[in-house]
Amino acid sequence: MILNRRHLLLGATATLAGCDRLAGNERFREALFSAENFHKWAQRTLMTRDAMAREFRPDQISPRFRANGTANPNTPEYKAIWRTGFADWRLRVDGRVARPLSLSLAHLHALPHREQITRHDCVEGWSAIGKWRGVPLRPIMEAARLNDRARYLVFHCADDMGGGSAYYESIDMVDAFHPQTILAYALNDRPLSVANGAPLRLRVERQLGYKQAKYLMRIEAVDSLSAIGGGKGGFWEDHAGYDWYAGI
Ligand SMILES: Nc1nc2c(c(=O)[nH]1)N[C@H]1C(S)=C(S)[C@@H](COP(=O)(O)O)O[C@H]1N2
Ligand SMILES: [Mo]
Repeated sequence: MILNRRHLLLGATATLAGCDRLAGNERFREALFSAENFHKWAQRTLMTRDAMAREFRPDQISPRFRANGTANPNTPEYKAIWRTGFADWRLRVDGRVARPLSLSLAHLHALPHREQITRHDCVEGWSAIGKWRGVPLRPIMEAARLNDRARYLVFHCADDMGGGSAYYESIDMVDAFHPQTILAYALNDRPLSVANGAPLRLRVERQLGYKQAKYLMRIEAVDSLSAIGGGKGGFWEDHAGYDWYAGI
């Protein structure tokens, strides 16, 4: 079952209804519903953002991990890097960082990696369990020396969604530093296929499929999302009104 924040808040409202007698007391009600207390309570009890996503056993891996959205960026730039087996591809890390990086695939392969078998849930109503291998995002952002003012990471992708606007996504620092947030270069023990996002994609396991940006070209640290794309933090957020935080 997919529980999102809205469901959790509905559940919370139901629970609070049971407190009616207590809430009749004016001071108690004020304290309970003050923005600050509600926020603290919600964060502690409902939005345990640092909890781990469920990991599965190897025998639970789906026989096929279908592709969705762009299955091949097919732009001249992408074709050029694909032709060299991504030897000429570089991941740029820039924006609000003290030390911008330009990382080759070979460099990423040489860094300590993490493997995780997780379930991908797409809003269109399908799921697949896959084994991802990649580099945790945290040490990369530490190497780039993230500025204190940086609040989000924007993931710029190679695919043009029409009219020259590229797919992009963004996450906050809670997800950026989560141990299961990785830049994945392999799926089910094979190099990432073009359909699944070669040469590199984001895995941010506590969120829905559209946050899992494929065809990564650049990670930009920003203090605001308003100047990026349509300003809502992601391609589908801008064009279809999808929630920016797509908690599972
Ligand atoms: N660059 C890029 N990333 C993307 C998409 C896309 O079209 N372009 N589609 C998203 C959606 S909606 C889903 S469900 C997943 C699908 O990943 P898959 O193709 O490996 O199944 O990628 C996400 N990341
Ligand atoms: Mo999706």
